Amino acid sequence: MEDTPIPIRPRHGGEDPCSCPSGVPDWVPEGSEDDPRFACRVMPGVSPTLPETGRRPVKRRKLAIDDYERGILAGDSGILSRAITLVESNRPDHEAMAQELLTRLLPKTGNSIRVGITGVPGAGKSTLIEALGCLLGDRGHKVAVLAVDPSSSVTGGSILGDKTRMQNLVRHPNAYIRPSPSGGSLGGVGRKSRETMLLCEAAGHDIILVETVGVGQNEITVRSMVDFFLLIMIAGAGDELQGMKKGVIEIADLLAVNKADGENLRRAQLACTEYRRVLGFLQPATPGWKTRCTTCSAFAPETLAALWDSVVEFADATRKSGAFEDRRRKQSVEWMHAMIAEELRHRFFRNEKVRRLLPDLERQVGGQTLPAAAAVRRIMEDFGA
Ligand SMILES: Nc1nc2c(ncn2[C@@H]2O[C@H](COP(=O)(O)OP(=O)(O)OP(=O)(O)O)[C@@H](O)[C@H]2O)c(=O)[nH]1
Ligand SMILES: [Mg+2]
Repeated sequence: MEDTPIPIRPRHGGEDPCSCPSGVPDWVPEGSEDDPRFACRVMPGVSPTLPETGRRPVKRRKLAIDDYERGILAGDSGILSRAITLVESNRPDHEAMAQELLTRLLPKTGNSIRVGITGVPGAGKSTLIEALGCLLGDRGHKVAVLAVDPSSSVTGGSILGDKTRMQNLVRHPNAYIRPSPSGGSLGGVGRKSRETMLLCEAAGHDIILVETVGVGQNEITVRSMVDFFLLIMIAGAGDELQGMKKGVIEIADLLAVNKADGENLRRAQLACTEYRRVLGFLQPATPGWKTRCTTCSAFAPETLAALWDSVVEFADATRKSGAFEDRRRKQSVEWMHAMIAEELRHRFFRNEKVRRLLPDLERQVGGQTLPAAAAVRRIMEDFGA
């Protein structure tokens, strides 16, 4: 594009550019319609009124709480999506309604196996979930795929891309895919995903697959909301990566060395042997269940079937031993404590007295004239705690 400055005069005096019959935007100087530097055209948008009747189109009907409840219990995925949107909303009236809905639905939740799936970017999680989801859907299970991706508000979310990538699963009548919510509320993404999971269960989904990218804190969040945790590995991802994963290995119930196909098969098998050796030294993540390692490939359905057999075996064994229910109970209580802590924090930093006192205390503590502990005591007294 050349740098010649072009004087810009609005041609319609602020009129709606869509009403311009030529389809040329407002800011294109007159006589420049065919200038290649203004290769842009205004396409007419959706008319706010219906041309036939001259009336505004009907807005989506607002649902009452009974509608949500009935729709979800009937397995209506459209209403399920709207309920999830309600749960994800930060508006106080939405939050109140969402909590009422969840309270009503709670007795209908929990009848599922919740599986967390993590792994480094590119390990093949989404591809595996798509293949596994289709396999389980074909067997008559109702599968819900959720994502916990706190980075999504910045990057646009990899799972968003996944929904277009998981073409077969999206179309599967027994599957429901929900992209990652963005954070920013009390409890953040973890809370929303947790509540989304409950809604999916109430809608009859008996398998919940939660994908998370294996970076940072995500795995811990997901571990705290699922029954079974699957770590997808790839052979030869580099020593530093494997080292980083050590902490994650300890919270996994199954390691799967993925992409065990073609030329990579041998390497995957070797890596698997090595992981089994490492697992011998580690405490299992779930009492009574010995963490396993297997190889798999999204292109070899029998490996995915075998992988799922392990999940079923795990569920049977831990249900029998009581570890399954025990973990769920603990997770709920821990979750409540985490929310209390967060709510307190929220109220504390919004408190008028705290906001007034804090800058002064920061100065004093920073200037070494007041010990930090004394500052805490003082501000807590003002807060009334
Ligand atoms: N050979 C082989 N390639 C695979 C397999 N699974 C996935 N891939 C390829 O690996 C690449 C990454 O797969 P994804 O499923 O997007 O990986 P991901 O772990 O979901 O990646 P992020 O969502 O970015 O973290 C894609 O090019 C896939 O085609 C597999 O079993 N075998
Ligand atoms: Mg993915």
